[in-house]
Amino acid sequence: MINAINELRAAAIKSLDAAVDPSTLEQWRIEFLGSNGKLKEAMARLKSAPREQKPELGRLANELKVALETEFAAAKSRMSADPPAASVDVTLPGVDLGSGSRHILTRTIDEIIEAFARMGFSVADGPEVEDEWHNFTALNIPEGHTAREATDNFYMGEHAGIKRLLRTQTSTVQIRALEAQKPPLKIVAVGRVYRPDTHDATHFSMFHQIEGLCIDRALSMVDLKTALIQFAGAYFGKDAEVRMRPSFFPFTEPSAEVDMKMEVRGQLQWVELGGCGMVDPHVLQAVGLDPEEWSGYAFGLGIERIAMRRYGIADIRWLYENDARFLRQF
Ligand code: FA5
Repeated sequence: MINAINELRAAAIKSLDAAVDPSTLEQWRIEFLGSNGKLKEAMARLKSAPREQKPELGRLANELKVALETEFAAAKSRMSADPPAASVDVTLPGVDLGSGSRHILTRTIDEIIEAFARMGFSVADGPEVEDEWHNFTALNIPEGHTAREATDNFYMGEHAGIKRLLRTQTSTVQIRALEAQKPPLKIVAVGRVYRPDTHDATHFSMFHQIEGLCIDRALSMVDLKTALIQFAGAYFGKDAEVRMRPSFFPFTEPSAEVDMKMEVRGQLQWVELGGCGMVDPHVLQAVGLDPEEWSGYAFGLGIERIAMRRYGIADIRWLYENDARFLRQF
């Protein structure tokens, strides 16, 4: 009889190990713990056991009952805590995580630089936090000039007695380049500039400019206009036209606004791109060059305006909102 109980325990445990899902577990419960199950059957048989063995057999049978009920509860909770892994259909297409792309402004900058590089310009750069010498004084903007007013600039406080500010134009790189290299030179510089302008469809307080500077002997407005026409042809197509309108900048004389004729949503239009002119003799003197010997031309164009016109972007703010629905179009 004792053997029979031990055998039942071994068979029940073995069979429970094989129960891997809720339905086989339930079958196990019915087989061993059910009202007509094997445990009940064994207990019924105890009645016919010799009287003196009954207490011991009864204890063993009860122990077995408790053990099997405990094992059953443990197996059941294991199964509900650990649901079967969802089956994977390896033939289904994968989830498209989407790949990024270069921002439309970055692309525009790279294309513009490439066009100027092919024209023989090398690339220079300068810091975004500038001192007054590079942003104003050396560019012939003397102390007291309205362009230096606190309301037109982002001043950053003083460092070693020198007032610093976020540069308002890439023309600062003209000075940096002339301090670093001897002429003749022919450079372009692209970078961020900052102005406390009110944001609207065509103005932002941080934007990009491309500056061009060429210093050589006997340069004239013809060379300046030729360079701009060449760039317009390379960037906008060979039919592109360039127009100059008289203007004023402290660091060029004479000065002009540059317009380019380009296709804007299917229509040819004149678009203002920036300023230009012949480098003012005061600027050459500020960097120690003799204006009798050296001459130069310079230009500064707004990159956002170029990109907006070229790609039909109606609002400059869209370039900085990082809305994927906008960015994905380019
Ligand atoms: C200048 O910044 C001169 N440094 C350009 C220059 C360089 C003249 C070399 C002569 C020789 P201006 O302030 O006009 O010029 O700005 C040039 C261009 O920057 C503008 O034509 C426009 O395209 C762009 N721009 C100006 N302000 C903003 C703004 N708030 N948001 C976006 N683009 C702007």
